[in-house]
Amino acid sequence: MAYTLAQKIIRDHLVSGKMIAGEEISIRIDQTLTQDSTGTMAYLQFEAMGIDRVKTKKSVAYIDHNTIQSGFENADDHKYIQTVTSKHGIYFSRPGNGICHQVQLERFGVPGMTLLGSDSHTPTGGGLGMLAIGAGGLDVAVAMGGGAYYITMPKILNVKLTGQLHPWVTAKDVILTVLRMLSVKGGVGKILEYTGEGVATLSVPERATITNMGAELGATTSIFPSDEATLAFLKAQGRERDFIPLTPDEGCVYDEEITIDLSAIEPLAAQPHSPDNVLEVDKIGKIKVDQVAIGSCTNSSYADMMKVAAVLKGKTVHPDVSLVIAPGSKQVLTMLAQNGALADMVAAGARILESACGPCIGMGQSPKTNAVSLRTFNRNFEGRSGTVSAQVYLVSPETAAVSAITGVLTDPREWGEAPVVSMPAEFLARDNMVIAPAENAADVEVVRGPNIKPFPLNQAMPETITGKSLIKVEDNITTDHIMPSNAKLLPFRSNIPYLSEFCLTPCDPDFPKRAKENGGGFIIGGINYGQGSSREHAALAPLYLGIKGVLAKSFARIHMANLINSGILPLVFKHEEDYDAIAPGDELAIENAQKQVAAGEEIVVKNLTKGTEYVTILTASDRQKEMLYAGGLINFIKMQNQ
Ligand code: MIC
Ligand code: SF4
Repeated sequence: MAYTLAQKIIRDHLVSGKMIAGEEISIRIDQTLTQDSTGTMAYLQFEAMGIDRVKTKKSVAYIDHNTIQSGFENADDHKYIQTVTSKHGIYFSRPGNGICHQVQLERFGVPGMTLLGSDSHTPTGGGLGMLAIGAGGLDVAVAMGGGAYYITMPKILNVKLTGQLHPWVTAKDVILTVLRMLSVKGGVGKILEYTGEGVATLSVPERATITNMGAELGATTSIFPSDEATLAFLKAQGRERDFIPLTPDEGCVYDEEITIDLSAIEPLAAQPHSPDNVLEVDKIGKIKVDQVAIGSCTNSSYADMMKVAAVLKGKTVHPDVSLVIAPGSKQVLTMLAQNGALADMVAAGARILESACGPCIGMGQSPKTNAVSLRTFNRNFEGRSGTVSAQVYLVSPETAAVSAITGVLTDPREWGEAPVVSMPAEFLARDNMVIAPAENAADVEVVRGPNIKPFPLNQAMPETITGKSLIKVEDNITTDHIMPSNAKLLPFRSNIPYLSEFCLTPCDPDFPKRAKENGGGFIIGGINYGQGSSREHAALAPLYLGIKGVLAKSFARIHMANLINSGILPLVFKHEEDYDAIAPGDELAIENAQKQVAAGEEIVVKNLTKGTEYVTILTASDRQKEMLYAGGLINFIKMQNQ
């Protein structure tokens, strides 16, 4: 039998199930990563499982999100993560070492391996030929303990690349093209596998930009083959030994296929407020720009930064523009410092930020009221920048740099000759900011500051589940709506009671209060509910507020898994018009809940206020059903261990 590349890696890691699209499978995980804003919770959960040492080939904990230390909270979390990881066999990437996905790609990713990360952009590793998947922290904690990772076997979508990019057109424009074609929900239940002669024209960091933003399609992951370009990258990182060639089998069959002619792509931008709201830069026109932010796990590689530096060299940032640049890793920043490119950026007036997520997650650099902000990032959801009225456009580093000088959104092709930057033959590879775990766990005392609070646990499923419809929200609600993240809230990622006071407040400021007053209830959602990040806080905060179920038209993959892990029912309307029939405040009931869940897919939800009922679909495996009966994954694991 001929397999696609993704299927080959899944086959080699398969623990249970059959590789039939739509069926539940579980796979062995070779590597894990966590970052600090999901990591505190993931390690608290790991500790609750009572496992001494990780069982993966390599697990790394990064500090890259909460690097603004405006109070003791973030620093407390860093210390907790540093000590808990040391005790349990996990490598610790110190703050300053870089953004998790960039560093993982540079220093640890291995073609053909599986990587599970508590961050939705973990698929960045697909640029190296890894099967890299984002998940909730609890799933990552289980994988660290040697447990398999359960997913629905995705369909494999062949993205055939032909031709070659023109000067000034970039990998960012490629993924924006895919987003324009497929939309933010077009990748749900799919793995995007890139093939075709265009693949060879892209370097690993360029491929990683493309797989990174596959997360915005809702895809399970994206993957490129491992070829000459992969070898060149690993060699330049001093990691030639990690290379293996990987291609799909001759004659393999894909579930779906699209073709993209790289030579037909033009500089693009995702307009406010969705990554799939894509248009050619020259069609948007020369709108005035207030801020330009360059960096993030999507576009902060050495080559990206060198091109930006080449544009900025000898120029001055437009007086009305604030330009901020965050190189993706210590490796990148050090190389820029050594070759003078950093000086070119600073001399032009760029404000250099540390190698971290920074403005991408609203950690500083919120733009002014009504600002137009051009960002090389991956998400432009409303309010994510920290300024609700800001208009954020997602663009390539080249478009960003040129526009920072002109002061208006500018098609970089107007600038003249495109800078040619090739990958260096040797990167500066020095892992002195990665601390190996202690050899003797007994030597390490885990330090828990007052910011570390216990996480909430659900109750076993009752016979009848009742509650009010507490809020009704529209399509494409993101986890940034459900559990906002910004400089004021990120420090409380290990404090669910506090965070819950902000749950869904961008949609309705009174939601937390109402949920508490009613002793919990139900959320009513539209299409693609919970798109975006992997943060399980978007399930834990509702759990804390007593949410029992979410009735939606459809769900994003990771959020749906996080709800089940928390023992909250994710129910999909069988008839979409039922969404219209429910009003906020209606009293809902699921009678004989366990029996209904056990009996099959259909769950009847009664509307006691209106005297009607709705048929909903629960897509859950037998294992997930057990989790729902137990009141979540942790309870389920505890029961199994009894
Ligand atoms: C994001 O880009 O939204 C984040 C912040 O990296 C999240 C993780 C988190 O909420 O901590 C993600 O993408 O999973
Ligand atoms: Fe960090 Fe932004 Fe990447 Fe999320 S998307 S990991 S916040 S850089």
